[in-house]
Amino acid sequence: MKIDEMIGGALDQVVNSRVRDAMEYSLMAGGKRIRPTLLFEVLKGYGKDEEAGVPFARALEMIHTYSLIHDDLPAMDNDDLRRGRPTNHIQFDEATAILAGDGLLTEAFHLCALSKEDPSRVLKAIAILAEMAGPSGMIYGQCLDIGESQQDTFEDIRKVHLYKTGCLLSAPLMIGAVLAGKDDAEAEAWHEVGNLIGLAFQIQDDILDITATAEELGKTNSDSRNNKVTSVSLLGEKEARRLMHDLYEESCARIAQFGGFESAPLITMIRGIEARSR
Ligand code: GRG
Repeated sequence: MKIDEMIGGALDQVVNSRVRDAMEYSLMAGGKRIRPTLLFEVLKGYGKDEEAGVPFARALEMIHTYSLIHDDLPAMDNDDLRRGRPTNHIQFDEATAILAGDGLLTEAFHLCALSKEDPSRVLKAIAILAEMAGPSGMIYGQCLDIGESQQDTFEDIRKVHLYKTGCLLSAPLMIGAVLAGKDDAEAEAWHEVGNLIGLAFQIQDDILDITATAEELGKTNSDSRNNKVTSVSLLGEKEARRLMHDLYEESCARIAQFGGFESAPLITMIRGIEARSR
């Protein structure tokens, strides 16, 4: 499946407006599409057609994109570059960017509710998506990050990363298992895999923030610019790299243990994420 074409279809039913244009502007700006790809790899690993995951794959990328649009707003990180383009509020305006984020979030759940898959599986998958993206998941992580709690130790920022980054990386793994008919215990085991990948991914982001340029990243290196406490500032680059590698390795080891699951393609994908340069 051509993933960008598939994501592009997400807005087909949305009426034309400036807000729709703003939604499309950020959604189609060329992210790495990691979350939808994770969902498809889990479905395929269980022998299920990736078509079954299309509404959720779109929804994951839409929710991820909304979180980036809102995170870039002046009230949050106040960034002007994202995915190699001016951020949404710079290209449009602040009010439109807020509505574009709201529109992506709402339309994501609309698409999931229209899924033709088994209704009990769909309902469970929607509940997981809402929990992982919502105020006990990613939004909780953002809440901690904008200063609700003190962040002095690695344990403090580990918690932020688990919620802010880990939850939306766990969601596709858990949703893939649920759409493939797996039980709650198996979905929870995938949640733990997502936590490992999420922590590794965020440590890698912290490393890239100091080792890559804004042009290479397609976004502003705002953490180092804002003198934020990160895994690199707390652990040092060498230790951060070691921990990142161990976490990715542990996630692959856990994935290899799922029964009835063809793990090699997903493990290859995770090794590709570890090798990313942006
Ligand atoms: C505003 C509700 C709300 C949440 C914001 C996702 C987020 C929470 C903030 C964005 C900033 C950030 C560093 C988030 C951590 C997750 C992360 C590393 C996002 C970037 O994901 P990639 O690398 O981005 O998959 P692309 O652009 O490739 O899709």
